[in-house]
Formats: sequence, C-alpha cells, structure tokens
Amino acid sequence: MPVTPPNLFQHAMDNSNDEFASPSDLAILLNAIGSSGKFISSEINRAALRDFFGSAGVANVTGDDQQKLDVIGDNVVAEALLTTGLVCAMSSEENAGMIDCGDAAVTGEYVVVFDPVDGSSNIDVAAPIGTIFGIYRRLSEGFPAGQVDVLRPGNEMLAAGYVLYGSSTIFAYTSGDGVHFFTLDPTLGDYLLTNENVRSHGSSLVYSANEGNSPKWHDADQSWVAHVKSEGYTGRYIGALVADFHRNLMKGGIYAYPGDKGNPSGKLRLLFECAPLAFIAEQAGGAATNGTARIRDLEPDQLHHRTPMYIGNSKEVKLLGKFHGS
Ligand code: AHM
Ligand code: MG
Repeated sequence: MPVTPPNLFQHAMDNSNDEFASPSDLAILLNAIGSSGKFISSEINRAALRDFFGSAGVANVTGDDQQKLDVIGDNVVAEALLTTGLVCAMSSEENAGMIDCGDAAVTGEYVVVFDPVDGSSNIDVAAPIGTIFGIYRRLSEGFPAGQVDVLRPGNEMLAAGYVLYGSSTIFAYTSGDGVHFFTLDPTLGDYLLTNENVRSHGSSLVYSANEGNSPKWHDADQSWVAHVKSEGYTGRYIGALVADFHRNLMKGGIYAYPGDKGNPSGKLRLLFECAPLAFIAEQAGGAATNGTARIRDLEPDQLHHRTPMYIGNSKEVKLLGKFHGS
C-alpha cells in the first residue's frame, strides 16, 4: 500500500520553532490560510457560473480596479485568520488601513500581511492567480496592535508562503527551514506534501517581465534586457506574480518588475507581495533585490509601500545587479 504523504497541518506541526508562542500556532495559521485557499480555488473554478467575473465597481487603495473575487478573497482570508484568535493585526492589498481584529488585537500573538487574489486581471480568462502571505510575531504588548507591528522588514517574518491556483492548487510555505509544496487533493479536501525542501532551479536562461513597459524603463533595465536577449534567453510572462515566480522556481529564471520613469517604485507591494516571496526565494537558494538592496532588508514606510523587484535564480539576480551597479 502506498504511504499517504503528510498533510499541511501535520507537516507544519513538525516545522514550528522557538519563535512561535506555541508549537501548534504555525499549523493553525497555515491551516486557516489553506482553508481560505480551498474556498477561493472552488470559487475561481465556478466563477463564470456564479457571475464572479469582472469588476466590483471600485478601485482599491492603490488605484487598481477591484475584481469581485478580490473582495470575496479578502473577506475569506481575513475571516479564516480571525477565527484562529491568534492574529492581532492584519493588513492586505485590498484595504487602505489595517483590518479590525476585534479582541484578538490585544491578545493575539501574530501579524499577517496578505494579497488575497494576486494577478486578478487573470480571473476573467481562467488563467493562473494566487494568494500571498507573510506572518510576523507581534512587537507591541498589552494594548491593541497597530502599524508598528506591521511596518517591518521581511527579514523579521516567521513564515511566508503562497497558494497558486493553476492547473492544480499548490500551497507553498517556509518557516525558515526550507520551502515545502503541498498539492490540494480536491477529493480529499486536503493539501498533501508533494515537494519537500524545494531548491531553486539552476540557471535556465528565462526572464519574466512586462517588456511592453520597457520604453519607460531606466537605462540599467533596458541594458539588462538587451543583454539577456542577446544571450538567447526565452521570455515567459503569465502576468500573475505567483505563477511566474512558481514557474521560475521550478524551471529556472528571473522575474523582474522594475521601476520606470513614470513609476519609480514600480508596481508591486513590498509587504503583501515582495517580502513574502523573497523569503521563499531565499529559503530555496534563490535571491530577491530591488536592484541594489535585498528585498527582505527594505523597511516599509507605509502599508502599501511599492518597490521594484527582481527575484529568482541567484545567479540571474546577481547578473541583473551588475547592470544596477551592485
Ligand atoms: P495585482 O495584485 O493588482 O493583481 O497586481 C500585481 C500583479 C502581479 O501578479 C503581476 O506580476 C503584475 O501585477 C502584472 O502587472 P502588469 O499587468 O503591469 O504586467
Ligand atoms: Mg497583488
């Protein structure tokens, strides 16, 4: 009889460490995010049937047109985390300010940042999207947690991960001891371990960037892309960070979203997108920079702080850095 692989909860129970208040907390938090991922996965699969395509009719705080599933996903992830009673502060890409954590704002031990539905322009065309999250231990004590608990560099994160809604649903996490992948078995309704201690694929001459923006890019990025093209690199761009990142992690390559002359800080959000994926990248042996500095060392100055990001195979990120003088 084949042995059933461990599920997400069991695996996380074995991957806690001293930085957590209780050994079961990591498993409880990941399980909550995993449960919301199952719900989002199911809603995405039936989105056309349930009239969940299209815009919710409002723009989020950074001006992006909110999709109906952005709003649904945001509520689902927040509610799942609230039910744990462990979370004192939450902030997401879809909310201008912090999310109300009720009584747990005083008693909860953890802070969670998340992008519930990343790459949401892909929803209407049934292309991959994802959820991204990062978990910190709280800093403040004895009163409701506040922005001081959230505005922190990624190097203070205890755990991070993503859920990829692709041809299968994958849950990836790190708690600082490697990167682990689980695949959702829809019949069992459980995430089962499929790859443990994932290593970033070696160099494979692939770049992922929205090259349509390249006329606005700074000289360093234009020179870099001209170089990789002259070296015969292949372009792959899905337009959903989780999917592009996951693809490059497994098959090799670099994802780039540079700043440009109109948007010097680029598009991606440090807290909700960049810092969590940078933690995963590094734990898999890869790297993530803004061109000159490590993404995980950047201090957010506001919840929706944006940064250029280059992430993936460490050799490729290093090569990119040379064009930025680092
Ligand atoms: P979103 O969180 O509003 O979906 O924006 C982030 C997404 C990333 O997933 C993706 O890599 C990028 O935006 C694509 O942007 P563009 O359409 O400018 O290429
Ligand atoms: Mg996003």
